[in-house]
Amino acid sequence: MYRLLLITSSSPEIRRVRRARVLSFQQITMPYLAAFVPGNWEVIHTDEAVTPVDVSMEIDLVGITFHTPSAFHVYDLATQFRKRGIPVVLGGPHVTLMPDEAQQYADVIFVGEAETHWFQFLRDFEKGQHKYRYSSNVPPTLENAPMARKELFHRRDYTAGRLFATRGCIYGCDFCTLAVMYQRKVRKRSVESVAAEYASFTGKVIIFWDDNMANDPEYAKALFRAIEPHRKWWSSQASIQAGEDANFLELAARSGCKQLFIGLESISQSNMNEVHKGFNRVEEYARIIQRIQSHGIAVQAGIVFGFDNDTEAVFSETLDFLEAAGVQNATFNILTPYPGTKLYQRLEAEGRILTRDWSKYNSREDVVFQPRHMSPETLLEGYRYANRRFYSPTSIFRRLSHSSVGLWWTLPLNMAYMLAFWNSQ
Ligand code: B12
Repeated sequence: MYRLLLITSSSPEIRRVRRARVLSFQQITMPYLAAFVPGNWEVIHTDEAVTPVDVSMEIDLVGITFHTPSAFHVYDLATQFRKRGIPVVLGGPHVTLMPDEAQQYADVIFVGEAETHWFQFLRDFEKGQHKYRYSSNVPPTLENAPMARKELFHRRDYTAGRLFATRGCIYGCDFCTLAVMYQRKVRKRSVESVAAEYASFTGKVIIFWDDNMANDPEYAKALFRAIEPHRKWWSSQASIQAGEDANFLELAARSGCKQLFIGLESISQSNMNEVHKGFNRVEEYARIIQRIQSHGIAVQAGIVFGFDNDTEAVFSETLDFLEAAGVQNATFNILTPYPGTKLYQRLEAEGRILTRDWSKYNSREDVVFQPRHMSPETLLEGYRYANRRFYSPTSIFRRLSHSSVGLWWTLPLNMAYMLAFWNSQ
């Protein structure tokens, strides 16, 4: 029997950044990869969001998944294991974007998706015949992707289950890493297997970790029909096109959709055009939000500050808009040029990247590039103002009084965010 330690990493900085989030959601990657592991391997999972890593553990192999802001922390962990002679495998978005950097700290790296090679790698490892780099040149089909191993999820979570139906996004926005990671190739699991996994969760609230639930509206509608009988509540990300399709919204709502995270990003059309997200028609935002809400679905707006047309006025103007539109929730981010993206390349060519300290690429506490029309300090202060104002009693009243969607849960949630925000100051 071999022993494999899988680590879902979260650097101390990222844990601090995310502490003001009221709801904690778990990453699916490691419990999902565990489903491919041969039966003669014992799998141990440490999720750093809740448990520190025990670097003295007796194991044969370590696998770590990480995002860019946790990269240096993971390199340090990897070094500690390797000093003990324990081989380390690294994978995840940052490895895919920066393979040569990651390779320096690992025995093996996985570039891109692992479905095709992960099982075979473990078999080769047993024979001492593995390679040092595995790349998914052809995106794997996910038609028959297995269910993640439930016993490997930790318990501190507010959802009963998390799963994915599709992977990838049809769009290629300059600031998004998906276009680089998946080359805009969208893959789908079979509706039947997604519905079976959905039904297998015993609780009520489910998160779909899809990049864009509206990639293929016909597939989504078939899925909504298949999950409706289970009478659970769910949420997911979707592009704004979801709000253009009344039938999509009707079936989503009937199947238990309670909230959609919509990447509005900016209320400036020039910003959207510049970063190749011009399909977001800013003048349509209010109407689309209203339409989504009219189906009883709350809107969580994804907002990014720091685009090239943003001036100091953007913060209060955006908040005015969100309040007038009656948006129930929002996630504010500071524009962050993740390495490998078109945005990174452009800002680098313009000499505007201020640091390559990846721990600062957290989108919440640090500005890592020179904004066009303001100082980094003003951008950071504006971002903080947006959070302060959004979760103030006045704003909560203004926003929620416009719409009665899910008031019984959106009001307590907003209050909880308000308290968490003030406690974190
Ligand atoms: C769900 C999600 C979250 C959830 C849960 C965390 C998570 N990552 O699952 C939450 C909301 C908590 C979250 C938080 C954050 N996220 Co997030 N998230 C996602 C999302 C939408 C889906 C991830 C997912 O479940 N994929 C399904 C699994 C199965 O795929 P996977 O993780 O890519 O793994 C596959 C391969 O990469 C590979 N693999 C991955 N790791 C490993 C390890 C080994 C050893 C091996 C062999 C293989 C391997 O095998 C898997 C199968 O092919 C992605 C978008 C995306 N498509 O990746 C963004 C994404 C990963 N997030 C991103 C970011 C920026 C963040 C935050 C930093 C945001 C913030 N400012 O707080 C935080 C960081 C949290 C942390 N702890 O570090 C970026 C990462 C960019 C980057 N350069 O790192 C992404 C790509 C979004 C984007 N559009 O750019 N996120």
